[in-house]
Amino acid sequence: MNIGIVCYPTYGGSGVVATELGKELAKKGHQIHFISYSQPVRLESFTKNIQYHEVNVSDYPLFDYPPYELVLASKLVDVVKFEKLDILHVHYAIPHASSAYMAQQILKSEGIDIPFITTLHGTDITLVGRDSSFEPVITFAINQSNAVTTVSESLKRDTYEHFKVTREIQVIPNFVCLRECGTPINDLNLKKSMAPNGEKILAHVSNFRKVKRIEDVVKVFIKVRKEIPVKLMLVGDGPERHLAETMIREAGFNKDLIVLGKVNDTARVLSIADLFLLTSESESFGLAALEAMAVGVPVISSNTGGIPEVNKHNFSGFLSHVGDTKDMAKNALSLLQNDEKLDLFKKQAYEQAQQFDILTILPMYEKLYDSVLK
Ligand code: GMT
Repeated sequence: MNIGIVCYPTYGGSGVVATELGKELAKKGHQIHFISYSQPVRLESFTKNIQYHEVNVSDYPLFDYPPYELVLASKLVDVVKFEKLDILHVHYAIPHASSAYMAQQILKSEGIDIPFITTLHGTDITLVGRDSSFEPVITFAINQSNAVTTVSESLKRDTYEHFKVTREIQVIPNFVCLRECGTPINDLNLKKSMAPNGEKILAHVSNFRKVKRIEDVVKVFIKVRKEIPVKLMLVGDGPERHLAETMIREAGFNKDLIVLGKVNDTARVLSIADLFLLTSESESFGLAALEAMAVGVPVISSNTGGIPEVNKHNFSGFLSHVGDTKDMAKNALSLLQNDEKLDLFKKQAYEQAQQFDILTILPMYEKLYDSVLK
């Protein structure tokens, strides 16, 4: 199949899922065409069967706000026509779904039929998309898509609740590479360099937006740190990272903070962690938590949105109400102070991640592509 994938190229979960999906499809012999405004971060090296088409946004002085949606639609028309695409798969509704619809209509006027699939990821529905400045367009574009998927049951419910969506939505969960990618890495030298005295390591990976409740990550760390020697490893970057640093400095634990920024090989750094913290206010899935579980790291999380579909309470980690940092710290300590229990949860976290192995999830997308093309 000749598949066009539209996504954000940045560190956000939707871009990561889209890129990893494209890479797996390419391995199976499909021809993949990524279309975005810059090279997706996980598309770092040349890969067979993959091409990347850049959307160039004009900086004409009249445009205070360059019309990305239109430039993307034009690019889609061009790529569909000249690369003879069979199908478009757009990740994150805003503005990708409406651009795909526009491209579809333009191509239709030229006698070319191209179906498009929209995958909803989270904030396009739960936060940004619900805003009245977007809602009518999002509703329309979802209803016009040839198929719609969400990454969790919770996001499917939210979509029906907040939008007048009349069409069927299929849940296809996010995934990780396990069986094909081998056993989890555990870089002991890296661990020693970060925690030289055998301290336990708590990790958090995100884009440090408000929705992640970074202050709760820090509160949990401080509560735990007051009881045992522990390090906090922060991966990624964003507006709230500074808040975390300030809070930790004020608490006097600056020496126990490891700030890594935007690293590409998250799996390697995550594998040295003992626990992963995900304290979000809202989270449709929690891909970062799944990536942690995939390298055998249990998850201490809030119980919002789709997280309970990923992190199983008292098995792969623990769930607490949003903002209940006391409970989260208690749960973290129950594992960190009991090596036997921690080891069991590490195994169980990996076991839980296996449900989301790419080898199970990929055929769901391929089946969907086939059904749309019929
Ligand atoms: O919030 C983010 O980390 C970015 C955002 C995105 O779309 O780029 O993530 C959403 O999609 C991810 C991949 O499907 C999900 O794992 C995240 O849970 C979801 N974020 C939220 O719902 C807040």
